[in-house]
Amino acid sequence: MTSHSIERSGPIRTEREGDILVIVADSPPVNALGAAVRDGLEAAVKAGVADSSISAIVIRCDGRTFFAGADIGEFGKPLQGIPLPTLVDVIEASPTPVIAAIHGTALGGGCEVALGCHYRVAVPSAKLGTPEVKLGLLPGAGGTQRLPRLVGVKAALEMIVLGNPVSAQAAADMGLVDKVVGEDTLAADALAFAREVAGKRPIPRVRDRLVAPDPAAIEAFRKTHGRKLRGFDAPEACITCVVAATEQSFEDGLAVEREQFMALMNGTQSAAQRHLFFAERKAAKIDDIDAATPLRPIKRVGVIGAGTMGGGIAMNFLSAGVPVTIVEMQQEALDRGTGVMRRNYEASAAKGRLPADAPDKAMGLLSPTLSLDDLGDCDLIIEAVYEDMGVKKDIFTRLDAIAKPGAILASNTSYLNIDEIAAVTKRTGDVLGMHFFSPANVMKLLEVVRGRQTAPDVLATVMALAKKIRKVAVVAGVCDGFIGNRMLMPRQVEANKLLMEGATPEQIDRVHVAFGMPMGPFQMADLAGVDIGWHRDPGRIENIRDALAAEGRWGQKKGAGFYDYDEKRNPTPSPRVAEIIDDFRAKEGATPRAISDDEIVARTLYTMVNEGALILEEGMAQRASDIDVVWVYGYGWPVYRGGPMFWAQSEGAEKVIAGLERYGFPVAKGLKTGEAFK
Ligand code: TC6
Repeated sequence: MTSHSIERSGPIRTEREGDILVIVADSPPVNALGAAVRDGLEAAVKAGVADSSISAIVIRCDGRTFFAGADIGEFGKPLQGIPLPTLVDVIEASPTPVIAAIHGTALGGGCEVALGCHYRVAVPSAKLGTPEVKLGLLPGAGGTQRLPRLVGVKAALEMIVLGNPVSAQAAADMGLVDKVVGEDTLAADALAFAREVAGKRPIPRVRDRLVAPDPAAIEAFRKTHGRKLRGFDAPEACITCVVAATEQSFEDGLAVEREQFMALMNGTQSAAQRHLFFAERKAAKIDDIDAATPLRPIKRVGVIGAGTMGGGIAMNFLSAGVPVTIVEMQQEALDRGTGVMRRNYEASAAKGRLPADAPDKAMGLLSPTLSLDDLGDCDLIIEAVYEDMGVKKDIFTRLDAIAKPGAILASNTSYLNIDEIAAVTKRTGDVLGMHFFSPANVMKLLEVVRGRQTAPDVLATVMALAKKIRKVAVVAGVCDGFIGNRMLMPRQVEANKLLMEGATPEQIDRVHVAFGMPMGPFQMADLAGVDIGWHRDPGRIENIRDALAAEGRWGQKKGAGFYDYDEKRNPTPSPRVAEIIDDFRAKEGATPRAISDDEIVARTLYTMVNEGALILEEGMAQRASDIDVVWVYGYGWPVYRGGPMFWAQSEGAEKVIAGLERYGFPVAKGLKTGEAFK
């Protein structure tokens, strides 16, 4: 089997293998379908069709993946080259059979190109999917019309509306892939497959298929997933298109798809979601550290503390196959902690989210111990004990004597000064903060706190490790509460003041939930524990929160906090809390007034943005988009609002400034100069 000729045009080359034309795209890093790739593909397919000696065409990609989608960087700019939907139509209309040969991730437009092909073969490790919904869009190159026709309504809804990719085997099972081929023999196997199907007629075109309406599948889908899609525009648009695929002709369905796609593309939600796509990737980059900085090998991780936090942190590494030594002070606490970890793994396996052998595999990598001395062979040690500077300093002093040279020493503190902690060691360059969010095995965010003396390779190593354990890491500087918790403070202060001035917990929480937050400040307090911080000085009753804690209203765990809870933890407004608030108002001589929702927004959300601007001004975050990533991944800021800084910019800086000024807040300089949005 020899190549007779190779022709190259930009990112596309063609190779003739006898009577088969192989079109190969090579556009690193992910073969996104930018204008040059689309135009090259169109020209190559048309050349293949025009050549009567060609009996089949194979499309495949070089590099790490089949087309990973449309080029997201082109969105919102004037279209150049052939539109993707037209390209897919050109491929599908080819009178010569076209075969997609898939490896890596055939996503979005990439999957749609594959759907336009007449056959699809894929290696076992390949994934296929239509994740456009995660960018606030839908598969607008015919994907919403072709996928249901090929795999049925139920499977199509799951792929299109949830945006999760499927494995090659799952794709084969649902009819999306015709053949799973050898992992390392894609090129040859695709050629052999092409020879097999070259003469077959009629050529199978997905557009010619019919799919029956399936209202039951749609209703069941809504029932299962409706809640988590609340607030997003794209999922509903996706469903509309899938329904159109079942009720209308292919052409009419395409028209529905186009209309829905354009509405999403021009809307604010997709702009926010696309912003986050790039923001997440930018967050991994450290401005002043060379990308080629050699990393320290991390073969074993130590975790100090087997409580909820320490256990969750350890699970991240175990799940990624990294052995962990976990230390507790008492055997009972150690057993309890490791027991919880095992049960978490087993619960995930029982739900089918992990393979059945995963709990044993992960827990087999865990070495529980009562002695800090056992951390001597760890390459990274993360301290996750309670927030007390004295305790942390003591641990780091001991670690300095125990840890091997070059080991990275991290604290999971959420507020405390990393420089002060580092200063007790003789290796300040090896120390930094790794602030995980609870539950640490679930939450995606990791704030990596860079101390004044943290060495560049230490920071780079931890950022790379974060990717390995599937966290989204953001670099923060040393300041009280770093990025996330620091911005939480003005929100909390204002929420409490608003209560005194006449708002209710329900009103404030309602405004936040309507905004798209998973919960408001008081619901969050009830979940986290109203008593946090109160136990240190239980005699002190300085505010409403203290008063609640003193009455045993510690939140959900006690069935009472800012709300009353039933056995199923459903909240209802509490008359007792209303009384406590009234008492406080009376004590302070505060006369309640009507508070508007706009005031709540200005005082609890604009103040966060203002704090974000200060964080940037002080160099505590590298860029505005990092702040957005922190809030979306760590605190449930609605994805479709793009994070606080993006949201403020889309609201209009003038509006935010005016709101802050109306309520007497000093406005951060960056909001006025625009620096806060860079
Ligand atoms: C669509 O197709 C719509 C169709 C309808 C049209 C009518 N475009 O994630 P990584 C960049 S919508 C442009 O770090 P990984 C990325 O920014 C699209 N750029 O790698 C990064 O650049 P940097 C549907 C893209 O191995 C670099 O590639 N498709 C695109 O961890 C490496 O990315 C998707 O939503 C793109 N489509 O993961 C898929 N994709 O180095 C989006 C990546 O300058 N992509 N880049 O920072 C992904 O999910 C992942 O990138 C991945 C690879 C799984 C392909």
